[in-house]
Amino acid sequence: MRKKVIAGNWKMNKLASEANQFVDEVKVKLPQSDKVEAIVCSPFPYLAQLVEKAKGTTLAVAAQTMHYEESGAFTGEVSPEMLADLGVTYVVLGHSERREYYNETDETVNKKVHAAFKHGLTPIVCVGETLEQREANETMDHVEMQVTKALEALSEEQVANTIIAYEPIWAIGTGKTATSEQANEVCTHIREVVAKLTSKETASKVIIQYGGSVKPANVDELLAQSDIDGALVGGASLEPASFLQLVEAGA
Ligand code: G2H
Repeated sequence: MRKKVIAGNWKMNKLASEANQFVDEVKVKLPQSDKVEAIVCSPFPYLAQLVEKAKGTTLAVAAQTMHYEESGAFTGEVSPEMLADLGVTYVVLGHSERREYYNETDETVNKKVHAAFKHGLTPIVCVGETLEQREANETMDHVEMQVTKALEALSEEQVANTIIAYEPIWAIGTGKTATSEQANEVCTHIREVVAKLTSKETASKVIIQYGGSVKPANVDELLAQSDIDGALVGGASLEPASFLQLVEAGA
């Protein structure tokens, strides 16, 4: 049985005091269940303090991006080793906002996935189609291409430990959610693609999240689908009460 993984992607939100308050409140109220894992994806400046605060609890801390190089002349960038050294355990890679505004490509996502594993970080790899691609019936091919590139040259064990987040771009922050059937259809396809690249057994271990306007009102239906193992949540993860409801839905 795969566990559910609920990751709150704060994006560029919260001040340090608000981030601290959030974790202080949430960490003592998290359901004590091994069926669900809760992650907060924080802006870089708060990662160290949040890792400290979350120590000894079941809350994990993720970064929202990173560079693939170990070190060097990359002004403004953060390396995988820096994240691992702080005690960060997950990193979101290839979010559509990074692809759209910061030139993230399938090639750089693949380099980053390799770099993440090299430093013991679990990658959460985002894939998903635009509205134009959906309307042109290109969703399955596009997602297959993104998944295939992202996982290129990984070992089977690494693939099994990769989290894939399916986020249709047209459903991000727009209030439009894919129906749970639409979301599951693509997540099932992603699992088939992973099976083709590796094996059925490995594919059956991969956590596949859905993301795009997930909220307490729709999370149960999404998590009830056969191939949706969690959620990557933006807006509805910013308030402790709402984040806790989402985690409880997975417990
Ligand atoms: C998709 C999601 C979080 P939201 O980007 O990754 O954001 O839940 O606000 O649509």
